[in-house]
Amino acid sequence: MGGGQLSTSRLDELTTWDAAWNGLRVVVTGIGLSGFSAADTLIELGARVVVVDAKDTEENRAKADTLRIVGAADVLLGQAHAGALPLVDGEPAELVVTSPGFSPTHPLMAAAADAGIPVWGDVELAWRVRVREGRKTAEWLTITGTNGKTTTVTMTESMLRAAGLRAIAAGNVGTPILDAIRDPQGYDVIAVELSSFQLHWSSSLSPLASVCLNVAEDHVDWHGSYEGYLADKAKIYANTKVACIYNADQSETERMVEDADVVEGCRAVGFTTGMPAVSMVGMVENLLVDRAFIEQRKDSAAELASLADLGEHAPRHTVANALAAAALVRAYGVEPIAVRDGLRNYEPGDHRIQPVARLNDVLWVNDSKATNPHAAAASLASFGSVVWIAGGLSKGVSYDDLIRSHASRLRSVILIGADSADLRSALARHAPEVRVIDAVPPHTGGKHASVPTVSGDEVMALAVAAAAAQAQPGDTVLMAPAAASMDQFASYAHRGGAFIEAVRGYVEGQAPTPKEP
Ligand code: UMA
Repeated sequence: MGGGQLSTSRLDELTTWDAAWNGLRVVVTGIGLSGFSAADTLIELGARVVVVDAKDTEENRAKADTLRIVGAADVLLGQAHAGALPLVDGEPAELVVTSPGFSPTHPLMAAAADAGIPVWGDVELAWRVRVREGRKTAEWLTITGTNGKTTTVTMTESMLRAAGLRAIAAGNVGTPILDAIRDPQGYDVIAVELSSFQLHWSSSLSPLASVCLNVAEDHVDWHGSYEGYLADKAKIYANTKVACIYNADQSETERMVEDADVVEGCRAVGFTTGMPAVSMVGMVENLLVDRAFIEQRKDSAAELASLADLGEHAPRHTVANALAAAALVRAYGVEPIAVRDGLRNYEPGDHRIQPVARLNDVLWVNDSKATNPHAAAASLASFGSVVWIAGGLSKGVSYDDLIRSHASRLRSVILIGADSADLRSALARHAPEVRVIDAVPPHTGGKHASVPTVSGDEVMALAVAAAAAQAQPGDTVLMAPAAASMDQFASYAHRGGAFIEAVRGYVEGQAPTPKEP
């Protein structure tokens, strides 16, 4: 019998920080942000922990040293350890705690499944240790969706803080949820951004309120299919206590709520950028209003904020995100005035439709956060004539709809990405007249020619130079890649930073007038 069956009942008891974690044999997969915080937490709890990561880099070795010092049983770095689950103190693990990047088909996850060893994500672990004697227990407001998660989670945080609450945005947004949970002062509320990966590896979360903002094709390779992706997104609503918030303008999310198994008494609340029906938040002229969390909702609405509170020219998707955030905090009991103040105080993060420079009537915009076609579509729709810098890791999604809908606004496309063949072929099919230029010109030295190694920063400098040569007065050069960044950059933030640097270099030092195409 594998370690799993024996340990299942023991794991069932592990629902607070003060439970019997001592001596539990755990393998933690990944030593990135979430893996490190999971391993560190488990060691603090007294578990016996072996950490595995396929990358034997200097950074990972430094993290491994830290974990060994605090008491990890072992840390195994390198590809050689990516195939089989290690023993812990000479015995099979009772639990695997995984980083979100590990897909269910990864050999280590498959090995755990074969051996009957339960797999939790770091978010599941965080949920189970959030109750701790002598500390306050935070309520969770959980947020998922294909796009807009980070904006919504940070707007939610801002509204909660405006209400005088101790609150933080954590999870996929960047602060590992276990770091928030272990904060010595504790939080009243945590706004938790959850990716489909994190939802896949979670099972017992019971948030106060939850929202799936929207769904569109993304991460198909990780989940195996779009249906698999949707099923994991739908888990956001499971066991919600007060309000399941759905996008009234996208029926898929409403269906997820209908199918969800929730806590008795939990309500379904819609958000819409149109007029709200009863049990919705929405817009009446230029006001964001609440017809869900007020007594008189049948025949009246409460004003939450005005469009002006969102800053100048807020695009429709930003208004939708603000309404979703408002619904989450209203479910917690935050007053309307704090919704307004939270929006007024809110500072949008970088890399999301971020204007970088304007020169010779050409606007340069960084939307490195557009890591899938749905996000890139929202971005393209915001501009007229566009020189589009795009490409990267496509994650198995289709580009056909995106190109079909936006071909008319493309002056030319500058391709980045190690292999942007999917995007290139969609452009050939649906925008054959649009000029497509490789940022890094393909090597022409015969089939045995060595491919030069070009850094992400160099790729972006070449892309910006190519875009400058294409752009005409009145155009926007938009870097909204519709793909993930990790083939050429460390992260979307690195990709955005490289773009900003390259644009600044061009603006400061180079030709004052864009050249003719
Ligand atoms: N690793 C392997 N084998 C694998 C996959 C990963 O060994 O098959 C190792 C890597 O070598 C690396 C570590 O695992 O050392 C990285 O783990 P990870 O990819 O799970 O990433 P973390 O550093 O733990 O960061 C994760 C989220 N990343 C992913 O889900 C890919 C971060 O979201 C999140 O901020 C962080 O946890 C804290 O919660 C980033 C992201 O790109 C922003 N998210 C995706 C998105 O938003 O689309 C889902």
